[in-house]
Amino acid sequence: MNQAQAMQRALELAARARGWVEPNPLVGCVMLRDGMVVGEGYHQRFGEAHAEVKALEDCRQRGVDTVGLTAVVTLEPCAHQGKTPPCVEALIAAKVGRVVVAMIDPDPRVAGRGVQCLRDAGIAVEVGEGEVNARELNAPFIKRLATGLPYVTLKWAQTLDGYTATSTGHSQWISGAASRHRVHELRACADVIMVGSGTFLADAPRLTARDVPVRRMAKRVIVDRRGRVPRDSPIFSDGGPPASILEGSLEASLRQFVDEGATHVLVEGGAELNGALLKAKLVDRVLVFLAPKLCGDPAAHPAVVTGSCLTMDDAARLTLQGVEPLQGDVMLDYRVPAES
Ligand code: AOF
Ligand code: ZN
Repeated sequence: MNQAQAMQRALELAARARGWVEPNPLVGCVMLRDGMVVGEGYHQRFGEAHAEVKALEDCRQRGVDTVGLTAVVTLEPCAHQGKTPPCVEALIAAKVGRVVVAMIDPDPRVAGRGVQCLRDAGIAVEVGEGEVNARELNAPFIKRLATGLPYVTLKWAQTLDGYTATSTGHSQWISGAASRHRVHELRACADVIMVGSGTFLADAPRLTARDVPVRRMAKRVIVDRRGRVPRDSPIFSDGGPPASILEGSLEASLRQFVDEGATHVLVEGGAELNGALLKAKLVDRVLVFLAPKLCGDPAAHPAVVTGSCLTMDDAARLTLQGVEPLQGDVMLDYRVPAES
């Protein structure tokens, strides 16, 4: 296995912990000797061992001498004493020969010092292998540190002709069971699940992750700036995770969520909330569950309302990142480009 393949493997390992380490980054590490993997590890749970320490442990368990190994890591090894000791110390003590890092850690406690410590100890360090993928993997962590805002995902299910509910507001169900299970997985990774008042009143969603493993239940937020949601709705006393109403500024509230430790905000409609967040450039990712159905009624409800769009030049553009078939449905995974 070459260095690039090892980094790919380290990224895959790191991604397994999505939902379990935030607000920390996802980090994976692969130990190589002569192109062979001799140890692997990843940061599995918030507060627990970092990826490099896990990979070194794995080497020792396999009876592998760590002297002279190449450590391939998705993020610069930390140089600070956090909840666990600095990874650079573990790598130096293990006498690894070379460290390959995908990207510098934007955490101000690290920010290049990890690489410097390793170099000062005589270890060769290469930065940039697989950097594009590593940045995509940790886009929420990077965004939070750079802007103080959470990573915002809009999610909706629509018919092939673009509708999310019929003219009467009926929407259960557009997508199939596999798609709905996928939504519960997404909810399980979210810190905050947000919905607009119209969708809340029409669907009475419980906004909880069900039938999936969950580290912590996301808090539930209903955006209701027109005071339409009854303050005694069952969601406020159903014994589930905290539920609250948001009446003020969307951006200020998103910042507040970050201050409270949030990384991921999942928005489950409707069209007006989607439009408001898109217009305010607060959205990072859009997930569309496309069902093989045609509604055909122009009075049905669209997925997004932003205002007039007279020519296609006025249409907001997204970038396709991935496509996931879900039985008869398809999940389309888009990113919102920074300049759009
Ligand atoms: C690494 N390897 O596997 C991870 C790193 O909360 P703590 O004490 O675990 O520290 C979290 C910070 O450490 C986080 O902000 C990031 O800078 C770094 N995460 N570093 O070398 C890892 N998870
Ligand atoms: Zn570390």
